[in-house]
Amino acid sequence: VPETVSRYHTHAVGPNQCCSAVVQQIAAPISTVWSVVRRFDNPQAYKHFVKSCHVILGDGDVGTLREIHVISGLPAAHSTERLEILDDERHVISFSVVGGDHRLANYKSVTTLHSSPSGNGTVVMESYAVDIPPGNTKEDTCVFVDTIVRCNLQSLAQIAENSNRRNNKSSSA
Ligand code: A8S
Repeated sequence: VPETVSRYHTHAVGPNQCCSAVVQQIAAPISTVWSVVRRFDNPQAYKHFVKSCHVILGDGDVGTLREIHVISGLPAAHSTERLEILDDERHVISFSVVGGDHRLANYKSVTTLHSSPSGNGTVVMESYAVDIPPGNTKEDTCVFVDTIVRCNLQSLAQIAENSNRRNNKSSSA
């Protein structure tokens, strides 16, 4: 297990919290994937549930706050999120939820990128910890959040793979 995995994906969870992780393989170089993931001010580039995002404090360093609005049909309208880690060398980004009208209190996620052991692809690992909302079970909560995270990472894979294909075409033309 790489050092960054044990170091960043170990969450201290309280008795009323749950945690989980999603892994996604992407057929694009780590630099391509990182250029999308590192933009704390632009999560809507790959998170399809995000309708808009505004930075409300900070300039992209740790402590920057963003306010996201989500698409209709979800059990929430907005969320306030704080950048906790942005490490361009180790390819680590982390944010925590500090407000909003949703039920994911104390949500915190960490996303790390690793070069794929099998060639020039990328392995993305995203883990999270969150409070179990009153009236929900641990299982319900993990199913709900895992679904959102999996959607986000599949969309990230599509975007990175498409941009990689375009670049390969133009460089060989
Ligand atoms: C992320 C991860 C999650 C986002 C959740 C889990 C959220 O944006 C959505 C629905 C909710 O009910 C909660 O990386 C919240 O963004 C899509 C508004 C926080």
